[in-house]
Amino acid sequence: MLYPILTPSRLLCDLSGVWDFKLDDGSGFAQEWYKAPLQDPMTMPVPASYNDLKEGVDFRDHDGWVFYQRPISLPAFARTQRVMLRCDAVTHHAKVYLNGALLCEHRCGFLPFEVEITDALRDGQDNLLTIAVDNTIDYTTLPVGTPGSMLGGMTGGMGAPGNGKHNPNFDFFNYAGITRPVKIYTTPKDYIADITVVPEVHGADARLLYKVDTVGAGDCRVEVWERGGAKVAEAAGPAGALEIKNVRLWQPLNAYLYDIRVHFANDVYTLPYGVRTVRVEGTKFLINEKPFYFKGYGRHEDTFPNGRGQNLAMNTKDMSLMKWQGANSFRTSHYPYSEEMMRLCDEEGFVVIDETTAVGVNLKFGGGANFNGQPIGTFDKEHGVQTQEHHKQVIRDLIDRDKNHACVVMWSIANEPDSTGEGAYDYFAPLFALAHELDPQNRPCTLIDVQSGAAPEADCASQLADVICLNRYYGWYFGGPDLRFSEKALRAELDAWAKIGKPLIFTEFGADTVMGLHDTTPVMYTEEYQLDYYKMNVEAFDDYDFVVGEQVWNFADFATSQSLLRVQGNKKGLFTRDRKPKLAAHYFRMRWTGIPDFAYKK
Ligand code: GCB
Repeated sequence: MLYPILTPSRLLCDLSGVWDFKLDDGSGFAQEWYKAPLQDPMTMPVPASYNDLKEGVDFRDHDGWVFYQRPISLPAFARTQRVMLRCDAVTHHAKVYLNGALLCEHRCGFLPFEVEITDALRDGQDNLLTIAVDNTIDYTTLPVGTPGSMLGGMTGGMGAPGNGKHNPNFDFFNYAGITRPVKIYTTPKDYIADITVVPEVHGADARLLYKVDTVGAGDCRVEVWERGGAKVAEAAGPAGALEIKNVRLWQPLNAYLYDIRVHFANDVYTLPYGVRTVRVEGTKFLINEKPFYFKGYGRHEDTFPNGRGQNLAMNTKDMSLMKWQGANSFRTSHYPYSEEMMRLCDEEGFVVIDETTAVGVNLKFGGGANFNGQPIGTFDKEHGVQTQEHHKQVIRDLIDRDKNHACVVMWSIANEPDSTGEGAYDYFAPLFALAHELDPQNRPCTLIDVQSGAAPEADCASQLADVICLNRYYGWYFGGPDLRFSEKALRAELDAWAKIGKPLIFTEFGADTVMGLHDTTPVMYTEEYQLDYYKMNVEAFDDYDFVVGEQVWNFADFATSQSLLRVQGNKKGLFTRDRKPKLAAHYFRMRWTGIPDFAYKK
């Protein structure tokens, strides 16, 4: 799916602004709120999560539907073209109405969808656009939630189940709303529907294999331009090869992007494109054929008061802070990030592990889910999660959106699923196969492994993942505060994974730390403990050649559901939520600026 841009053939209008808004009181659909202007609406900015923007726990924790509304109109000349309405992200389930009629419905709160509105728009008057949004999470959705009537889930045992609400089976606040922009764009009637480009590098030169999906009649021409410079390659036809002599590669932290300009009939579209290769060989992760070392973070799209709402300024600030520390990569934990962020990573040379929305596919959390007192297996056909088909759709849509990004070097199929549970292999094998088949670049795929204590051989990640990615909390959830004991256990586990013969990245390790808590004896939650915790962990990583990366959990403190372990949110950030560094942020700055991006462990 192409990111909407202004081109010589396409118009683009961003519908960001203040919309009318109302929480559903249970009568929204029965009374057809989408057919007329909302009665007594509140104001609500788009894009943003709504939760933190008005006061009161009932508002913040609203469970179910809300309605957003605004008038739209277009000048008649725009309607001589094909007019599309595009929602970049509506969390989690959207119904879109124009003038009271349902245009489309979409599930998945972190990926774009679009619908043609050329014929649905009325000329010469305002059109009423309504987007109803549902934040419900349950055993059929990704992320997974626990129905309020059920026991189990992340907050199981803490009093939440049974409250009639849907509770997250994951550790971040269930922010909701229209979290990324809504846009109208136009294309000619004969148009470019999609572009796919696959890089091959041969010595000093590159060959780009391209395919242009088109609708209608016309000739297709593709050109490669240097930024602000010369045309370096061209080809004709909807598929073929573009030959670039003396190619300038896209390198981590040293990005170079070409502009690929596609012409079809009267349509024109420009795709920024970085040429680089990625593959796994033995226990190495090769970018441009050189062994790469991942330094960086698991993150969240989480700021105050936007919630998960797009925050372009913070994206730029975060990138600057990560570069200041010598980081080169992050994972889009635990959902696809905005296209603006992905484009920024292409521009800035930041390496990304791109994750689906599959978090919480694990009914062992919080002591385990149960049904009438009987333990439930995560993949139990009757009572377990019912997410596999939706999971496939999310993988399709993610790869469709992000397939051309140079920054994306690996797909993460899920975060901390029950990969040792009965049925895990049968659940995940088709998903890995699908991702490999769909990705035109056939990037490595992984799943992010939960600390379960099981042997690597008993974990389907050891068979399915091209790179082993571990979330490990030795010295925190496991063994804290005894760091010496924890270190032994960490090393024992690494010895076991060494036998699998694949590269390994620590995609999470961390300790909650309240900014400003200090002590001469490093006790848990102090900045000193966080520092000691990290030193112990990375010293162990350094002793194992097959460990090819360290991504700290988390870049910044972030909002979560309330529980006994969360002090106004998760405090594992190296930065506070307003991006002030804790002691450990300075430590990692020293460490990472001393570790080369390539060939750290030869
Ligand atoms: C994890 C999860 C992450 C949590 C983190 C924690 O393993 O992947 O979502 O926030 O642990 O801090 O407990």
